[in-house]
Amino acid sequence: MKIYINGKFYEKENAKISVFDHGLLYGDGVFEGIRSYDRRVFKLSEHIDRLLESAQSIMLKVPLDKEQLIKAVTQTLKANKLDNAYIRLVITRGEGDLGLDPRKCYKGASIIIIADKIALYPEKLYREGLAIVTVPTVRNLPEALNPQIKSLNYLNNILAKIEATNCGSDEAIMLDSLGYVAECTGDNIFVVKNGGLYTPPQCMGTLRGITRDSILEIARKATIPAHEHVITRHEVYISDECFLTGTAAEIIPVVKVDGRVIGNGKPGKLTLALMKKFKQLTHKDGVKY
Ligand code: PXG
Repeated sequence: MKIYINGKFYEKENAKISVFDHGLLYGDGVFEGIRSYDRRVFKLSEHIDRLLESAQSIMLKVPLDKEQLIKAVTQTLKANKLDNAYIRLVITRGEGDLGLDPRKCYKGASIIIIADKIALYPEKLYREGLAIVTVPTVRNLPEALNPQIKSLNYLNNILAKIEATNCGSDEAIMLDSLGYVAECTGDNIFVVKNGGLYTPPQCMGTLRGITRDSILEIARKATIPAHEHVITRHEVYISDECFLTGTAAEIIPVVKVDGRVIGNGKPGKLTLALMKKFKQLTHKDGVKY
């Protein structure tokens, strides 16, 4: 495995950064999870745009521009001879001292790119669907740490994941501070009711997921009514179908929420159709390498 750090490639055992890096000391940095299919990087431009927006928001100066970042990603994929990959692009604040002042990180940001395989859930769960629960930890408030910033500080989501696994569940629904459904720990949520698709808007505690946007685009092209609308737990419980979207998980059906069986307890028809359409899209779109 060849790992990219600041323009050079290192073997896994030699791929190291300083213990004084503020990415480690404070979670001070940003990241993206990206996928490639058949030597094409899916929605790479969108991922880099979101990364640069996260960096802009936390005043992190990225030493490469968009074109250079795109090149660094495709170079890493080529160096690892991976046709299908999960790519983790991380930008840390860099090496500083033991105070949290980012101005002391004189050397500037570090760019790390890891390309590997990932299967988030076993194949069986894509066929049978997930059983998920709502957890007590609410999603970060946008006025505190906006969920649109994909920062290296993912404790909010990790706490929710721990709460879900503690009660034997595969995933967690996180609510926003008003009690509306926000998203899951690394995925967005959709419900289907009477043929229409609903997903929470990005304004409160919901990341504007790139897979989420792809599903909205696919639905609108197929004239399936698709709404970005606030959703309560009640609306999830009475939905006909439910599924999650994310780069790592792709599209995964949900068949049980907080003990309530969704629809007939099997992955829904529209969910399965969207999974198929999404797969087609991932194999035809993307930056070639
Ligand atoms: N919400 C959150 C909080 C996320 O972190 C998504 C939604 C989906 O967004 P995309 O753009 O990927 O459709 C994410 C995705 C994982 C993992 O292991 C996922 C993410 C980050 C880290 C790990 O599933 N981000």
